[in-house]
Amino acid sequence: MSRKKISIIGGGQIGGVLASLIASRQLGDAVLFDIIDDMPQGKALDIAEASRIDKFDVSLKGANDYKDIAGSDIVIVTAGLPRKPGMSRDDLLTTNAKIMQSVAENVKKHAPNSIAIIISNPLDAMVTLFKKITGFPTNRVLGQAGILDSSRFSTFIAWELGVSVKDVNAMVLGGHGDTMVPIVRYANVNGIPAMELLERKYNDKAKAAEVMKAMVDRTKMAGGEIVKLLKTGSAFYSPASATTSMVESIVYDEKRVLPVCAYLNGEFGVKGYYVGVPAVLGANGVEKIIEFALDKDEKALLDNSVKAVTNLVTDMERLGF
Ligand code: A3D
Repeated sequence: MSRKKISIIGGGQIGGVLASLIASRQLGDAVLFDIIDDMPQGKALDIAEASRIDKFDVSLKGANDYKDIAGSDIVIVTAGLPRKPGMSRDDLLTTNAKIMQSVAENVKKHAPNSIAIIISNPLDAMVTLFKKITGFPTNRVLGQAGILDSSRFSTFIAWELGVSVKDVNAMVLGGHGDTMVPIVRYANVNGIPAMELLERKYNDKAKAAEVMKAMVDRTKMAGGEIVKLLKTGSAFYSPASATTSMVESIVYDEKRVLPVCAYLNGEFGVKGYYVGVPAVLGANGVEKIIEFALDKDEKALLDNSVKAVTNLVTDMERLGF
């Protein structure tokens, strides 16, 4: 199997960590592109010089010219401003839509057969815009958000229950904003419902529900919690890890079921929008959306989140994108 070519557009905080993870896991040859002169070259060289130590053997290249992404199998877009304290993801809309416009035009021109994973915020709108400009089929345009949001939820559950996070499964659906929907009913520890474990821990149903609600709320605001601490930007290690797991599933055709921002064509009652749902990721990108029954409350929360996504997309269209 020849090595895949993976290009990362935006060599900032997330882009740099992503390049390092992709190289150290030998997922493919990586190109790190940025508009800042020399910076991506510097990061690529720095990562390459760790190859003897971490024992990886792939090529790394920094680039300021889109010609260098030609022939990419996978393109990951992290280009765009991150949040500062007090900002919502949606506050980034105008600035990042302009950036996404130029990125999408260039990816369409130089890497027309690639599978594109978008990370830039506001995520759901940026994926929509990228798809609109490139005209790529929907299986080849997706966004990263749900894996990170689900990992945050799982982490809080593991800490609360004092168990290994490796055994916690929890899923977050919907848009990548404050309306996202952590699905409590299916959160579990090796198959055992997390709610049951909480009720046993506190021997009090009301207290268990209160603790779960606090974890759900923390998950929804987890990005902002980090922005507040970092002060100059947003989370970057965990978004890079989340994206790496998507790349891995595509490169190795693993067909993992991962929550991703995918185009819906009637699934979950949504048509024509990008929303976070579980999907099978394989060599062809999004190979299948995994639909399952939501109860009345979950459905109402998802509908509310979808509404936030459709409002955001409408705002973007009003701005002329
Ligand atoms: P940052 O470290 O600022 O990196 C962004 C990079 O994009 C910078 O190096 C810029 O030079 C570069 N850039 C700007 N304009 C262009 C352009 N036209 N073409 C190519 N590159 C350009 O930010 P970051 O890496 O921390 O975050 C990147 C994006 O990801 C932001 O929009 C964040 O809001 C978003 N983000 C998403 C998640 C999700 O889970 C979806 C999580 C965290 C951050």
